[in-house]
Amino acid sequence: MNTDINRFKGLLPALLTPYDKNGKISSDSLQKLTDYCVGEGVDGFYVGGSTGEAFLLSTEERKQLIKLAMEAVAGKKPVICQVGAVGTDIAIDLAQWAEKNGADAISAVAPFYYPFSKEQILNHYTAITDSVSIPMIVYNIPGLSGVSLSEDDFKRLYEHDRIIGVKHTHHNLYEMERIKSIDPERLVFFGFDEVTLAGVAMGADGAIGSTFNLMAAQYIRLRELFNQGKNAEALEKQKMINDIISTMIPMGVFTALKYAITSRRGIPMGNVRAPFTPLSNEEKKTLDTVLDKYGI
Ligand code: MN9
Repeated sequence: MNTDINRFKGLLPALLTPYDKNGKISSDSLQKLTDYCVGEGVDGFYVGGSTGEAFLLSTEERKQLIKLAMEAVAGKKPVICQVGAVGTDIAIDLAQWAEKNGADAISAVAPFYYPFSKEQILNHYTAITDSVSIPMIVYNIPGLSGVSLSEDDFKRLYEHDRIIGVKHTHHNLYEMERIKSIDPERLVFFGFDEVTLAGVAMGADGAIGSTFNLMAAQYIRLRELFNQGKNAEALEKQKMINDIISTMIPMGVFTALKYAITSRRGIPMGNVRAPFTPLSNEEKKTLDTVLDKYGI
C-alpha cells in the first residue's frame, strides 16, 4: 500500500471546466479558478469529473483539460484526474495521459450504458489501475452512472493495492461507513455537498464537491466547527449552504456555479455544454438573491 495516501485527505473542489468565448477550454480561467480555490484553503482538486463535464467533452479535450489543470495547479496541491470511460482502452489512454502529465492519482466512474457484469467492471478497474503506477480512487455515483458498487464489490476492488479509496457520491452513509470499515487505511471521499456534515460525522476522510469551486471557505469552516465539537454551529453552516444548493438544483448546479463564479469572482467560466442551457434572467435573479443574502 502506498503510504503517502493521507495527503489526498480533505476538501477538494470537483473542478468546473471553464470555456472561453469560442467555447474552448480556457487555460486563463483554469489558472484563476485554481488560484482562487487554493487561496480559499482547499486541500486538492478533482479534475474531469461530472462537475468538469467529462462526458460532454471529446477525449482530446479531456486530455487538454488534464494537462492545463496540472499546469495551473503546478504542484501546489494534489490533483486527482477522473479518467473513466465506457471503453477500457479509452480510460487507459486517459489514465496514462494523466500520469504522464503529473496527476497524483486517477479516478474512474464505473463503465456505464451497457449492462456489464460485475466481473467485467472489476476487470475494467484492474486494467486501468495496472496501466499506471499512481493510485486509483473509484468513483461510485449510482445516480448518474446507473451502476452501484456494493461493499462486496469494494472487498474485491481493494484486493488491488493501488485502489486506495472511493469517491462515494451516494446518500447511503451506512454503505459509506461499511466500505470505510473494509480497510480503514483506505480513503472515503463523500460526494454530496448538501450532506457534507453527515459524511464527515460518518467517517469520511474528505469531500469532493462542485460547490467548493464557489464557496470552499464555508466548508472549511463547517469542518473546523465539527472538529471543535460545535455540532450545532456546524449544522447551521450546512443549512446555510443548503439554502444555496437547493436554489441551484432546479436550475442545474454546474450552470448556476458557472454563472455565480463569473459574476461574483470575475472569472469567466462560459456556459455548461449543450444539451444543458444557460440560466434564464429569472433564475439569475433568484440565485443572486440567495447569494447576496449570505454574502457569497
Ligand atoms: O461531484 C457533485 N455530484 C454531482 C460532486 O454533481 C452528481 C456534487 O458536488 C453535487 O453537485 C452537489 C449538489 O447536489 O452535491
